This record gives sequence, structure tokens and C-alpha cells, in this order.
Amino acid sequence: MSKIALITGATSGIGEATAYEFAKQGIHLILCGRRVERLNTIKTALEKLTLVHILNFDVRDKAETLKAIASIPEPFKNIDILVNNAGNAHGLDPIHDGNLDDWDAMMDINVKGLLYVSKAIIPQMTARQSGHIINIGSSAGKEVYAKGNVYCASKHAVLAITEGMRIDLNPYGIKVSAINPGLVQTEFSQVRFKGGEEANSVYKGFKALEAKDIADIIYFTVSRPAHVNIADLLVFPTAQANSSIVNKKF
Ligand code: NDP
Ligand code: 8X3
Repeated sequence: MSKIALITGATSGIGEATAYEFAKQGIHLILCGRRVERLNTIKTALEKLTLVHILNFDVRDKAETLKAIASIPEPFKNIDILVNNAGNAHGLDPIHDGNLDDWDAMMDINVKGLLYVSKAIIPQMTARQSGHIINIGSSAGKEVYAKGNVYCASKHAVLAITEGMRIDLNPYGIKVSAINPGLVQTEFSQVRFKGGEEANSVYKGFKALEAKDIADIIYFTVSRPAHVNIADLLVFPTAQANSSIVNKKF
């Protein structure tokens, strides 16, 4: 029987690439995001390969998130795989110049949004004593870099939540994994710099990871045998040694 996966942040980057990879593998999909036109376009493309349901909500809105997930139709209800991917960095400023709205966005989306979605889905996994939760963390969840302050805090929180989930869900046989990428060329920097010039220079002078590279790893993670759980995976582009050292050739 085909598995069912719910992917947050499926409208671009890592989430969209994961939707394509899962569809190729025949996994049924619930795709989430705020940009409904994109959800419709991706649904149309992937319906040739698998069953697709879309959910249009903002993970910051607790009531909207719970309502959207409660509305999932019967054939999609038993979610086997939850990919908590929605998230972004907002701004790159020293702590003393930080923008409060940026801080709210990162904590509300990357941390609280992940919790709301998880809270809505985990009970049916515990009831069935099966499921796999993939939380998309970051190398920024493992080390702090200059001006990364609150984004790094949000991703450290994702890692702590992942570890907490793995402990609490252990009696139910539910797998919990953190996939932590370094630099991936997506819309991430466009969002971080609000479409500003700096976004264009982030991936210049080296070969960054592509969203598809992470999607491949996510599929690898969910396709291991039942007794194997990839608990925590860190992946960099070859040119990157850590959050601050990237071998750029101009
Ligand atoms: P993108 O900007 O391409 O994708 C972000 C996704 O998150 C979009 O689909 C967006 O959908 C969704 N999203 C953002 N805010 C909300 C919200 N309030 N409610 C619902 N959905 C939301 O970036 P990436 O693909 O790179 O990022 C995906 C994840 O990977 C993030 O958690 C990011 O922190 C993490 N990551 C990224 C790295 C990188 O270098 N790119 C490296 C390490 C981790 P929409 O706008 O339609 O709502
Ligand atoms: C995204 C990678 O280095 O921009 O999580 O924080 S980084």
C-alpha cells in the first residue's frame, strides 16, 4: 500500500523537491504552503504520478493550522511521513540591530509552526504505533555564526524538539529524524534578505547544494528498513567546512 506524506513548505526549494521525489516513488502527498497558485501548479504536475491533496495555511496561525489538518479527507488521513520543512531565515543582523518582526517570524514559523503541525498529526501516529517525522533543521542548529543569532536559536530549538520527540515517541515505534543542511540554493536567501542585492552573492563562487540533493537524502531516510532510523544527519556542499568557512573561488 502506498504511504502518505505531509510536507510543509512544499511551494519551493527543499519541500517542493521532496514532493517531486516522493511522487516519483509513488508516495501519496499532502502539500502545504501559503502560495496557493504554486500548490495548484505542483498538484497538476504531480497528479500524473501519485495522489495529491493540497492544504493552504500559514503555520504561524494555530487555529488555521489545526483546522486545515483536521480537514484532510479520509483517503489521506493516515499520515505515515511528516516532513516539517516550512521555515526561513528573516534578516542577518547583529543582535543589537535585530528587527523584532524578523525575530517573531523565525520563532513563530520555524519553531511554533513546526510544533502546531506536529501536535495535529502525532496523535494518529501514536494511535497506529507507526510513523516517521522528518524535521528540517540546519547546520545553524549545530553551531552559531555571526549575525545568525535568532535563526540559529530557532534551528537549535528544532534539534532539541527533534530529540524530545524521539524520546517521547520511542514507546510507539515512531521514527524521528533531523536532516540538517548547510548552504542550499533555494529561495531561502531571497526571503532572508527580503529580495535585496545580498541574496545574489550568497551562492556565488562555489557549488551550493541543490534542493534535489536534500530531497534525495530525505527519501533515503524514509526508505530505510523498519529497524533503521537515521536520527541526525548533517550535510554540507563540498566547498563548505562549517557555517563560516566556504571555499569561494571568484
Ligand atoms: P524556501 O524559501 O525555498 O522554502 C521555504 C518554504 O517554507 C516555502 O515553501 C514557504 O511556502 C514555506 N513557508 C515559509 N513561511 C511559511 C509560513 N508562515 N507558513 C507556511 N509555510 C511557510 O527555502 P528552503 O527550501 O531553503 O527552506 C526549507 C527549510 O530548509 C527551512 O526550514 C530552512 O530553514 C531549511 N534550511 C535551508 C537551508 C538553505 O540553505 N536553503 C539550509 C538549511 C536548512 P509559502 O511561502 O508558500 O508559505
Ligand atoms: C540555512 C543555512 O548557513 O544560511 O539554514 O544558516 S545558513
